[in-house]
Amino acid sequence: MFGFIKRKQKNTSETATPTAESPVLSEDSPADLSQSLEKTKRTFSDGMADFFLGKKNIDRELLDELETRLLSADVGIDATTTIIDELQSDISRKVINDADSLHTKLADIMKTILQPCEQALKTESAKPFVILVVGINGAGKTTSIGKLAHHFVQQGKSVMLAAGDTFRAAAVEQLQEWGKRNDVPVITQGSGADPASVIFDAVQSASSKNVDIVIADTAGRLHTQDNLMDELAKIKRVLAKIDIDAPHETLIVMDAGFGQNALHQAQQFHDSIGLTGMAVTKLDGTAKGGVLFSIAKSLKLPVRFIGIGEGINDLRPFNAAEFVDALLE
Ligand SMILES: Nc1nc2c(ncn2[C@@H]2O[C@H](COP(=O)(O)OP(=O)(O)OP(=O)(O)O)[C@@H](O)[C@H]2O)c(=O)[nH]1
Ligand SMILES: [Mg+2]
Repeated sequence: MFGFIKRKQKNTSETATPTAESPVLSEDSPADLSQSLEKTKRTFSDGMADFFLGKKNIDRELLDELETRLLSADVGIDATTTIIDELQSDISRKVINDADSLHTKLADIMKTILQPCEQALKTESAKPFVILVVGINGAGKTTSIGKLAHHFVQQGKSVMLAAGDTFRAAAVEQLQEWGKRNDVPVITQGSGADPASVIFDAVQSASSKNVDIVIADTAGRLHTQDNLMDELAKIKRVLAKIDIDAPHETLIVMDAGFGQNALHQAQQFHDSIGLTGMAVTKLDGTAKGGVLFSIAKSLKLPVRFIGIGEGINDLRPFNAAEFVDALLE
């Protein structure tokens, strides 16, 4: 947020011209976190530097401006109030007296808010470890499953996918495509099949083949569609017959672009079927990346992964410090 004040002062012009040392990135190169968060960063920072440079002191007017920007980036009232109150208190005590100390303290507060959500997904507790992926239509479930499979394969784990979105034929094909890209098997019974039956079969098959991780896709649904929410509850019941602890992770995929609305949806999913983690996608396409702070304040669910692009490498384990540093860079 304030980092670009320094950039502005450095008087350097960085160009993206490819050279031998930094070749053009291939399609599958991981996206740069800081660049991916550009839209959210702009909400924070556009015009802030000029505002800042015109000031001799850190004053209430500056905090008000910061408050507005935090709210615009969907940081939410609770987290914004925490941030502003703590900064105000440090300013009053003269602990913060210039741009650098403000920047450092801001980063500290933001990291402290997000830290509880940083809980890596550990898959060693069961074999197969079953991940049930849920969420509203178009949130990025199937794509995230493809990226997740890649993530686990890279760690040397064996993965099987279950085509539990039997609602439309294209969904099965989309998952099969990701299966091919990752060279992992996809269990399907085609469209129209009972999702619980597909996922049950996949877990049994994974058990017999000693596969480490099963990732199950499901059709997008709204929390208001009771019959579809019941379907998820049924999947969980059926899986518990194989392993009382399965699914070991019920992961909601949430589109960051929905901001505060997505929070409400996730809460309803949680109340209805019980979630254990979240993957927050499309942070690269939105100015509402601050929603992670709202998640930390209200939902308090582990944010296992963040999605920052459409490529296979563009899902990464959530790291609070890395996220805040990229945001404030
Ligand atoms: N830019 C960007 N696009 C993403 C990201 N994650 C997913 N997408 C895109 O979002 C669109 C929808 O993704 P899907 O994976 O099909 O979403 P879904 O939740 O499975 O959708 P339904 O099965 O229809 O409910 C696709 O075009 C993806 O490429 C991300 O992190 N960044
Ligand atoms: Mg899908």
